[in-house]
Amino acid sequence: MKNILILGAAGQIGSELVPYLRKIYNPSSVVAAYRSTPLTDEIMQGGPCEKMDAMEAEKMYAVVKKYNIDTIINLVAVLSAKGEANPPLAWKINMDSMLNTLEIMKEVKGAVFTPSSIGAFGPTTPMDNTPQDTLMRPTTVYGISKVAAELLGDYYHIKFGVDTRGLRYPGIISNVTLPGGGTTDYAVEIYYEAVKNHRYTCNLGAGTFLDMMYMPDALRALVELMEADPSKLKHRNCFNVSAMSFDPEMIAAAIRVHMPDFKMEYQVDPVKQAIANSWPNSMDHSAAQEEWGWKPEYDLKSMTADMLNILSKRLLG
Ligand code: AKB
Repeated sequence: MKNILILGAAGQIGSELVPYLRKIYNPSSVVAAYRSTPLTDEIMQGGPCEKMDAMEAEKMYAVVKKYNIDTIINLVAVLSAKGEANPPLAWKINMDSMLNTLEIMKEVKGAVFTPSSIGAFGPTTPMDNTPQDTLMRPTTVYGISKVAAELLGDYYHIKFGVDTRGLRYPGIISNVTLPGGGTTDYAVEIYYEAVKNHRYTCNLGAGTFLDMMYMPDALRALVELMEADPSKLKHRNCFNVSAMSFDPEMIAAAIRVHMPDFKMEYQVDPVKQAIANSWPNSMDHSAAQEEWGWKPEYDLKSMTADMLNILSKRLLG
């Protein structure tokens, strides 16, 4: 990666990925694109930014030409729970941004990173130690768009030589920008509420196991995959990656180690619960280990200590 365009730079991943990449690469070669949500001051002041809509191919092409972009990281997505409220809109945003990105990078012979997700799996997928290559019949419009994006990525690579790569991210836990509209959002919100109120009302039930990952691992995984030797990659667009698997009781217990009075109640959201029930409990990520050396650094214990420390300083002063 040399000249990088990040679509969706104001979102949960984008707001941390842009500064991360600007530390590794030339800051003036990392372009942050956003549509309506404003970027942080750090991003606005740290390098080039463009206000644009990933649905508008001509504008995107002009930005790619302006900065001589060789890599697009497409983070534009309507997430799983929000997508169920308006499936046609979710499909349009998720697929148009992907197709525009692929078409443009076909023209300039560049590279594309697109996150896939545990949401690409469905209720007929093996739930434990979910294999890299397995049955995928998701039951959300988000998941269907992720499977389609994985396949489109493979297609543009085979047919047109676009250097497409991607990860099936689990729920990502972070402390800069809150996620929005996802099923795994509870695992972020719980830390904010713990710090502010010492209690949390969880919208997924006890015993709901899902894969998760702390943001520093998610960012490093992206760069490691994009810099990996292409001759070693057999999968390219859809590596299972995980760092931990837990249910709400386990994250609450990890918080109680630091905050013994932390209380958790449940008020299950039936839409989110049905989605979570259709996703794996834990994925096998051995293909990522073998093909480009994936290894997570954070587990539930170390992530919890870091999250509580950072949020306490920020929210309580
Ligand atoms: C969601 O919950 O929709 C996302 C995801 C796991 O892809 N965080």
